[in-house]
Amino acid sequence: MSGPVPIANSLEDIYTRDALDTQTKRWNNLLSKFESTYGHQPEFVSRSPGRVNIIGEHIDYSLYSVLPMAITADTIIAVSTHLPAPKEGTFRIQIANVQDSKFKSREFDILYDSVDIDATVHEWTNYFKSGLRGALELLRKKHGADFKPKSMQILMDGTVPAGGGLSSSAAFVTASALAVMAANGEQTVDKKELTELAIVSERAVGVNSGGMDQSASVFSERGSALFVSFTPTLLARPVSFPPTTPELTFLIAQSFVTADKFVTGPIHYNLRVVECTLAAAYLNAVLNPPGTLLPGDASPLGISLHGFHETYFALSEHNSGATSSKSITEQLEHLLELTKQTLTKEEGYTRSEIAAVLGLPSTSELDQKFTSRFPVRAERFKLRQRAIHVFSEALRVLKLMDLLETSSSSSSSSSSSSSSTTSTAEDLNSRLGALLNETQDSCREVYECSCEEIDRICAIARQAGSYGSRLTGAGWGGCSVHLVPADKVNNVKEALEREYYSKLELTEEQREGAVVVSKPGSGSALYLGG
Ligand code: NG1
Ligand code: MG
Repeated sequence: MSGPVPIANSLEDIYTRDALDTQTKRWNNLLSKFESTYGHQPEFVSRSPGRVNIIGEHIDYSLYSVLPMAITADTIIAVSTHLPAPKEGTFRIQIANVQDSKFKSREFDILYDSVDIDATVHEWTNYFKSGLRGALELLRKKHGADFKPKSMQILMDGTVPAGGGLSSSAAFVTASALAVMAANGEQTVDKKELTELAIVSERAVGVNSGGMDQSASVFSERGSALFVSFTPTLLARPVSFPPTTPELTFLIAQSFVTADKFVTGPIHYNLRVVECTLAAAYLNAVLNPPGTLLPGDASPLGISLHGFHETYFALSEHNSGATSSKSITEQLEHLLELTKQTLTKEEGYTRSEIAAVLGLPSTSELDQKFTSRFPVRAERFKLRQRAIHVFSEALRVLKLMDLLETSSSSSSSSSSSSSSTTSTAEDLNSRLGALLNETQDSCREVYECSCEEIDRICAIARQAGSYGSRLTGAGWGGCSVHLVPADKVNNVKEALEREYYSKLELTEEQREGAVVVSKPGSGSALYLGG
């Protein structure tokens, strides 16, 4: 699945047939608006989609594998480099948005080697700048320190709703980084390099994010979900859901509760990242031999629950009862038990309790190590609950993959009668759905990242025929995903309209976009025109 980002020759290479008409109009609008803004045509367009996560929530930053898929909604960026540099040692970025009343045009003159991003202000172009910064680092690595970035004129159009859990940010950052690479003569952009730079550079915008969104945005292939693993290195491979009659669909329903990580990071997202990291350090201090250091890794704070997991079993001779010959599933089950025995405090742990166990002289060392990059606000850290969620969610991802893999091998080898095929399909769908429902329970009860509105949406959808319903993305609002057989889609839509959306004040546009059935879409692409 690695290799270069594909070059699209036409929109048919990018979108599914049902989306072509709308997308053609939208792209034409982008191109003509580019011309009216800058007085000439763009040289190319870069494109990167949003994603929905099927399972594996809030475990990417602990470096456990996840299963997202790309959606049709995306960011497209038209680019021209016909702009002279403003003065020696600098380049110029002119950037505009198709939605210009909401996102104002900007112009920046930037020194070759310093892209400043002020993450304390909420500014739409920060996402472009973070992609720019990451791409320039890569370009400098390739071409040497005196590399001269090109000036760029940019017009962008994004259809992934912001703060909606569908990862508008990753779509924008990856499309931006790709655009910068291409503008500087690199039309062959390695998917893995692009993803890794986007993961790191998105952190410059103020969120300690994991790597799921950028991976899904770059690597996805039309028609397939994507299994992404982060260790020992980033790997992504397409995964198919079994063809069933009626067809299984993914329905995405907005809650219209905007969860803005930029605002609530210190009590929600960034706090969870800190809690998981502290849980890893705490478990390591208590369960591994004194002085054991967790390996530095690609997680946001450099050590992770996955790193603890591996270290613990690697030291299995010391840790009697832990044998490295256990399967990963058995290891995770073992870790769940250990967590329950070790982290007994339901009410959470104070800074001084944690500092004492980690052998740190004071809580200021603890803060320095774990909370200085992004501030968090909490008196107590719920290490027990967060670790339980992570290990159990990592297990659910494996169980779901197992169901998919055994079903595809049995459906190709059996020649069962159609009625038993139907019941097996029904059974499989219920089991897949049950795992999604368990994820939602864990997100609500244990990880505390759901909200009342999402819980209500899930209950309504299940009642109306969804096999499994849960929040998707960071949570605390945003979007939900539902596994629904095609013949129940209308039922679920109507129930949501009647029991949820009709009670909100929504614009026509919001109402239309509230529920969409999304087919797995393709990942990043460059369109060179012609
Ligand atoms: P959203 O909020 O949907 O962009 C976030 C993180 C992911 C992952 C999920 C939870 C960013 C860019 N993305 O997704 O890495 O941790 O939450 O599973 O912060
Ligand atoms: Mg995001």
